[in-house]
Amino acid sequence: MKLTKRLNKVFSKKKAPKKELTVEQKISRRNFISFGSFLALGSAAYGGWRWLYTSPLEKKGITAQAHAPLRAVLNTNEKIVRGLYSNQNLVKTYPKGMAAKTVRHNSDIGSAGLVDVEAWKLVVKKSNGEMLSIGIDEIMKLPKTEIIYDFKCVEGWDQISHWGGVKFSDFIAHFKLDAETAFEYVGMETPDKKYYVGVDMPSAMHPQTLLAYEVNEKPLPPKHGAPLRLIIPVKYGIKNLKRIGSINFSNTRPRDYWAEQGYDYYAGL
Ligand SMILES: Nc1nc2c(c(=O)[nH]1)N[C@H]1C(S)=C(S)[C@@H](COP(=O)(O)O)O[C@H]1N2
Ligand SMILES: [Mo]
Repeated sequence: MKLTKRLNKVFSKKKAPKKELTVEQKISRRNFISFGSFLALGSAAYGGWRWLYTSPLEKKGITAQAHAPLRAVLNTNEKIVRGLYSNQNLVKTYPKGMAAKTVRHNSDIGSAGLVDVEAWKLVVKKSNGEMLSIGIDEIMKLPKTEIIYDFKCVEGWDQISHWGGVKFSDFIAHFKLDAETAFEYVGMETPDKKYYVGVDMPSAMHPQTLLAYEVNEKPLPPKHGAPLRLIIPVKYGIKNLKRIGSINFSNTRPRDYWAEQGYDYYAGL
């Protein structure tokens, strides 16, 4: 054969047309591929689960127990939450016009009924055993701070509300309680001790935490905790104790009404 002829033959050689797959073949091929990925993903997941399951149990505190990798995630979450509300991070605030004119009212355990504001005293238990007994006038003489923020209740409602009072950190400085801030927790109770909360020190000392005596620029009515309540924007409503009777400091968790009912002790937002 002549070269040209041979080349011609090579180049003109038609490929046999690729046989079209039938619809059924296409489906089964796709199924095969997805079944393959299912197997691959499935075994990776199983491997991951085995890894978790066989990892050692880690303890944190007395209650929380989780496999190490999960505990690591929980610890990271707590660090992120704590980090978010560390002293440089502020809860979002709103203009006055956005504050609710009618402020929602919730439960009144330990703060029901009227209170004799003149007779009322805030009792501060110092670590050296000393007790301070402070009247509302003394507290109202301290620099006033106001905050308008979204108050959130664990029951699922929230409302932008406007509070005024003294920053907890200003109160600490004024009454020379700096040494007490070395403790891990602040405990607060109503005068009758029926409602009580424990708060970690960083949240108590957060610049937006107030001992509040006003709502919408007027003295707190009894239903909102007259004469003094805690406003702690980094926490859910449950920690915002109304009608504070006493404050104490400790390195062990102070008793906490809702934590005793199974709610998260930290109750951070
Ligand atoms: N003394 C006392 N403080 C309390 C409570 C309570 O029952 N008693 N309830 C808490 C809860 S669950 C919420 S949501 C807020 C509600 O505050 P408010 O009634 O001013 O809206 O108060 C908190 N502080
Ligand atoms: Mo609440």
